[in-house]
Amino acid sequence: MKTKKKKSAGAGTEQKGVLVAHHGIAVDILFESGERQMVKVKRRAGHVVGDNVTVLNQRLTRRPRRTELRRRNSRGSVRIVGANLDVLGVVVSPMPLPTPGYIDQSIISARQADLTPVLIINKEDLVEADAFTAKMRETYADSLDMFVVSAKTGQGLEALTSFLGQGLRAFFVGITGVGKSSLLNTICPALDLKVGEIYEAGKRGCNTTTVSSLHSLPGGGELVDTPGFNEFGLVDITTEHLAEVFPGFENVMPGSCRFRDCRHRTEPGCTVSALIESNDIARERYDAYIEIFDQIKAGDAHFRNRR
Ligand SMILES: Nc1nc2c(ncn2[C@@H]2O[C@H](COP(=O)(O)OP(=O)(O)OP(=O)(O)O)[C@@H](O)[C@H]2O)c(=O)[nH]1
Ligand SMILES: [Mg+2]
Repeated sequence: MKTKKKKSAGAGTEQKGVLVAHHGIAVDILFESGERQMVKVKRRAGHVVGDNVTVLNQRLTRRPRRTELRRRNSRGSVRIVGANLDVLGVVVSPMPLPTPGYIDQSIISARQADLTPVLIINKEDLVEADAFTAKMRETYADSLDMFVVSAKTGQGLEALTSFLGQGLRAFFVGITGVGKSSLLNTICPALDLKVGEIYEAGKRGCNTTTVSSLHSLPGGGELVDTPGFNEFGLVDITTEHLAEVFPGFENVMPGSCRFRDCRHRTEPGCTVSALIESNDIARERYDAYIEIFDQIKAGDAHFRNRR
């Protein structure tokens, strides 16, 4: 978005704004007036893109967050990835393919944080796209809204932009190379974000995008572009809560099993078992649930003390 850069907010005047990019020791603030300013911050101050702030004499104060999206990285540390978001756009492509568990864990994390997850299948122009999209539909069509798009041809983007145009703030996640920045560039041609080299199978590239940044969309709504991360580790989820947010288990009414604390494993009178029998839950979805369930159980003790 093209806005005037301002050297410093008027001395003694408190201004409200939103954090639109984080550069480590400085953050870029977009004020309600439309002006922008870089403000120095401590590296570990914990501010993230989407934070509402006030700035007075170059001092930044963070205002309370409405929502907070968190993930655990591969070293087990918890990272807040964005604040005050409405939608999590999980971007996937037929090349590179999502890493195992990535989609499920992103959806679970979004639901835990009260964000609406949507699945964005990019690169529909590739020959591999039909089979991939069919698989995605089979697995997720009953769980969340899906947009099949191509940043290259612009195909399908109108549906996505009119969805976001309701005034939603969305955050794009997806492994590196799926086309998050390319999508933003096609939606907002003025942005000209850096995009990666043509993806070649088997060659895991480095991140092209290195800083998360928030952009207003021409048709309304806002979108955060992020550096790709290959894992979306769950944070603070219990085995009790998993079934309530797991994609594919939307038909399981909470409290409908015979035992109130049913974990949907081998308990008698389990609604999930009955829904598998009647083909209302796919066996493949159940296996994915068990895998995450076991990871949470195994990880509980390990991660609890490492926040
Ligand atoms: N064929 C095709 N290629 C695409 C499409 N969208 C993106 N690409 C290509 O995919 C590669 C990666 O695109 P980026 O937009 O940099 O991907 P990213 O998800 O932002 O990657 P990181 O910033 O590293 O996380 C580039 O070579 C793009 O030209 C698409 O719809 N179709
Ligand atoms: Mg990028």
